[in-house]
Amino acid sequence: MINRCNPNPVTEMTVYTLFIANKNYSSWSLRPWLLMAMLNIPFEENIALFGDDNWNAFRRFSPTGKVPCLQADHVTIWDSLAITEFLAESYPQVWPSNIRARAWARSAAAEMHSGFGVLRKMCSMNCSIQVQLNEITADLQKDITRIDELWNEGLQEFGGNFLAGNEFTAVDAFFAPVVLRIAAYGLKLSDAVMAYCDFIQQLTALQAWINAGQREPRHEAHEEACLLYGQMTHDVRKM
Ligand SMILES: N[C@@H](CCC(=O)N[C@@H](CS)C(=O)NCC(=O)O)C(=O)O
Repeated sequence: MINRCNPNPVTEMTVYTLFIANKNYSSWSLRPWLLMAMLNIPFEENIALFGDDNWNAFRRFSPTGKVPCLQADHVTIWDSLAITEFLAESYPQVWPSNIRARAWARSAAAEMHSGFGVLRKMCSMNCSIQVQLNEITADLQKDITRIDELWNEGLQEFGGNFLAGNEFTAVDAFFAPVVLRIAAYGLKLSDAVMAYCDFIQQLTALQAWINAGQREPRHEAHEEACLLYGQMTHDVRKM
């Protein structure tokens, strides 16, 4: 039997501050933000908008000059995967309780963390626009095929609405930016995967993230990155 008691809980009084960048673009920020929001882990968000010199701006709170970065009392944790594992020490529900589901979820989240480079490059996250890609290249298709295979595996094997069962866990948070990329770039995957995407997009917390992102000022470099491989067909922003 697994002992899921926590010998070193962060105290009830712990104040978490999560440093993130623009909700419209920052896929790495979305992961811990959505995880904490969905698991009702109280935190203060601190948004540092992308600018001309992110390194110097973000270095004020993050040793890597990148977001996300979490401050918990006097501890600083950078990198979305490290933040996730740090939170899991105090909140075991970050990962599935079932050992097989947990192993799968950890593997899939790690695969996302270190992979899917072509998808990330060709379909840069943007909560506000729709893009018609010029071409689904062979390398992009490999990433899409693997996502389809992986998500179907989780949905079938663990039989829930979420990737690793009936509860939202870190693996859903890690793939939430991919859900938004699929929507923005009109990617077509299998029916079960498209249904999962619809379900995740309806989560109140993700809706709140998207709505906030759509009200942020644009950042030119990110806007350009979204249109390197296709044409914009729709933009919901008024400004
Ligand atoms: N592996 C890191 C990646 C962090 C990362 O690349 N963050 C981007 C924002 S989405 C960033 O801060 N970029 C700064 C820049 O582009 O100057 C993580 O998981 O947190």
